[in-house]
Amino acid sequence: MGMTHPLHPVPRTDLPRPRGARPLAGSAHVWWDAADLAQADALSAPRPILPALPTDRPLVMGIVNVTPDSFSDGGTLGDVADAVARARAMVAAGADILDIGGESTRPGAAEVPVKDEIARTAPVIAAIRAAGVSTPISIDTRKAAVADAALKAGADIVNDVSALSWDPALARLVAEAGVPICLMHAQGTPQTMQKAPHYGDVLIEVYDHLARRMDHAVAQGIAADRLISDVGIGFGKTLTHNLTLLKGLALFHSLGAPILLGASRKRFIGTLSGVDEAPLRMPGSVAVALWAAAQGAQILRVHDVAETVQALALWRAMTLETDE
Ligand code: 9MG
Repeated sequence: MGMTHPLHPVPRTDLPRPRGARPLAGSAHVWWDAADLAQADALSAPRPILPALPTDRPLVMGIVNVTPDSFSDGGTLGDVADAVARARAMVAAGADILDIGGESTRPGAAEVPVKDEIARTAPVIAAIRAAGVSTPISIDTRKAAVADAALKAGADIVNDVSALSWDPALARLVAEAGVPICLMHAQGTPQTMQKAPHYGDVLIEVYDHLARRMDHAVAQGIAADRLISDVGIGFGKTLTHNLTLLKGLALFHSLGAPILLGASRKRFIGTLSGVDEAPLRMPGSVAVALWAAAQGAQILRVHDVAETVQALALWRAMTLETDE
């Protein structure tokens, strides 16, 4: 996957647009100068994810963690009701996708046994569907059995932070289900990733890694147009690595897949803003979401849905070309 000579488009949102400006990956808001006409069509065409989801604006993916708190191991009736209420609030606030996860991927987090992860996630997905919510759902898991239970309960997308490197059975499941899958870059696992992340050129190494994982997915029978790419902010990256990836994010359009970005409340936002408590990192998270939108990213994975949706509504109004 990926273009033989990746083209790094310079994303632009300024108006008016010059004649010949092309939409970046179908966006109504972000355009680019098509310097290389051979690659221009591939870089400009929309990248549909699911028929229900628009392709001409950034989508907001709301994070619904169903990891246990200090009182419960997750999966109780109260936990399910609480997760459904959080999901419904996110949909009311404008979430396009709900990302349900039962295993923390924070640095140092321990692995969760498959049966516990299924017990935390599948009942929540089933309950969201039973409540009449039709918003597309992604299951955040590295494991085939968890993804299988989630898809049977009503999920539509798989979000795999290991990019199909954790569970060899996941690729076949996704291929047979024909669902989209997000392949995220990580150096190491959540247990090890922040020990001493190291790269020669982080932009090129992450790009090459994602291109290889996409080739692997296709070799396992997953259709190329079912793939979503993700640079994996915070997964085996220092502050400088994260910033380099954010500055160069538009390069990843050359992989030929929609870009998902998850930066919400992550440590680098606290480091740069001097704010320690994760929920107080909301304004910085919104700033990064707007930056990613201006790079043409298609999916923004966030905790603060209402705030991000409001910021994007203003950004869209100011970047949409109108006739007047
Ligand atoms: C589960 N999870 C936590 N952070 C993430 C990120 O940045 N991207 C994706 N795809 N999933 C994430």
